[in-house]
Amino acid sequence: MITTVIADGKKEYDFIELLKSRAQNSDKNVIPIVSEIIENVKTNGDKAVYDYTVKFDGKAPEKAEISADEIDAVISECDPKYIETVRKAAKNIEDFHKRQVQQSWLTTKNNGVIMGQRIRGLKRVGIYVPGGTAAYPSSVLMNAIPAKIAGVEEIVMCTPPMKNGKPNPNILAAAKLAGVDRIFLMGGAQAIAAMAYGTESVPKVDKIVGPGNIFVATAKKLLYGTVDIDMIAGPSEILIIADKSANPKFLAADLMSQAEHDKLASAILLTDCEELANQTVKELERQVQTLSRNEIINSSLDNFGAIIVCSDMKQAVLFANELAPEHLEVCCENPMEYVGKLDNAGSVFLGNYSPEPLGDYFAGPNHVLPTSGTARFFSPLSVDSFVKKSSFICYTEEALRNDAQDVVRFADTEGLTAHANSIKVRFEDIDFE
Ligand code: HSO
Ligand code: ZN
Repeated sequence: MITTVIADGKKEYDFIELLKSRAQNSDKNVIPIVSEIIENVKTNGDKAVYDYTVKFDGKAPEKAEISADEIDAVISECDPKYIETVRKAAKNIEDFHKRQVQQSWLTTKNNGVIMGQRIRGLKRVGIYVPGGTAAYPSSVLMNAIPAKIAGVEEIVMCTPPMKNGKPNPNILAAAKLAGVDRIFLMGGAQAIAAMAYGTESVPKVDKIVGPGNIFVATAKKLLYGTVDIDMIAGPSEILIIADKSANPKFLAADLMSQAEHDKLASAILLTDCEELANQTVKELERQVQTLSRNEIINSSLDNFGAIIVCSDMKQAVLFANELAPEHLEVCCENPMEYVGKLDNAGSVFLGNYSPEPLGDYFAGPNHVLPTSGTARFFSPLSVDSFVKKSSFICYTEEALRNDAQDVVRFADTEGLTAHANSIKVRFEDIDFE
C-alpha cells in the first residue's frame, strides 16, 4: 500500500528523483527495431505495412482504409446512450477550445510600415489511437477537436485492429463525431511511418499526435523533423493538495483514478493534516477492493504513490510547484486562493466537486497534458498545437531610407557585406558610414 511520510526537506525530494526514473519511453533496444520498420515502410509503402499488420496483429484487411459505409456499419453497433455522451463531451471540448483561437493580424505603424502575422491550420494531421486496453475514445476527441477548430484541412487517423481483426466501434464513433476525415486500420511504428512518409494509400501528414506504446513513441521521436509531433506522454500523474476540510473518501477515489491507468502511474497527496492522511490510507484500503483494476492500482500506489504530511499548506504548494504534475487537485477550504500560486501543472482541478476524471472526459479542457515534470515548460495540447504562423513585412521606400543606415551598420558588424549590399543598392545616393 501507499507510504506516508512526514516532509523533512529531503525525503520528499528523493521521491521526485524516484518519479523521474519511471518514465519508460526510451529503450535503446527498441531503436534498431523501429528504425528497420520505418525504412521498410518508407521504401515499400503499403506492402510493408500490410506485412507488419499480419505479423503483429494476426491478420490484415486487404484495404487498410475503412470506407464511409463500413464506418457507419461498425458505429451502428454502439450503445446509442454512449453516442449521446460522446456528443455532449464533444460539445464541451469544442466550446473550450474555440476560446483558444487566435486571429491573424496586420498593423500599420506611424511611418506607414505594415507588419502582420498570418495564422492558419496545418494542412494535414495524423492521429494515432492505440489498441488494447488504452484505446480511449476520449483521447480521439481531445486530439481531433482542437485540430478541426485550428482549421486543419484533413485529419487522418490510424488505429490497429482489435483481436477479432475489426476496428473498435467506440473509437470510430468518437472519430466521426470529432470530424476525422479518413481512418486506416493499422497500428504500431508502421502506422507512424506510413503517416510520416505517405504510402500509396495513406496520405503524408504534417504532424502526428496521440499516445502509443514504446514502439509508437520511438517511431514518433525518430521521425520528428520529417513531421512535427506532439509531446511524448509519460505515465499518468495526479497530485492532490488538501487541507483538513477535505473528504478522505473523495481523496482516495481521485488518487486511484489515475493509479488505475498504469503500474507506472503516480498518485500523491500533500496535506498539512496528519489525521486526514491516516483516514485517506484507510479509504484507499477499503475502496481498492471494489475496483476492477486493483492489481494495477496496488502496484502503482506501492511504487509511485505517497502521502506526504507537510508542515503547512505553503510547503505543500512549494512541493507541488517543484513536482510540476500533470494533474493537480486542490481540495482545500478556499481553492481559489491557490490559483495564482500554482505555477507548474498541466491541469488544475479546484474544489471538492472537480474530480480529475471530469477533465479526462467531459468538462472541456484538453486531457493531453505534459507529464514527468515537463509542465515547467510545456502546455496542454491546444488549438495552437495545430497551427503555423508566418510573419509579414511591408516597408515603403521612405521608411527603408530612414532605417537604411542602421541595417547596414548591423550587417557590417556581423561581417555580412551581401546583406548590407541589398540595402545599399537601393539607395546609391546615401553615403553609408
Ligand atoms: N488521464 C489520462 C487520459 C484518460 N483518462 C483517458 C481516461 N481516459 C491522461 O493523463
Ligand atoms: Zn485518466
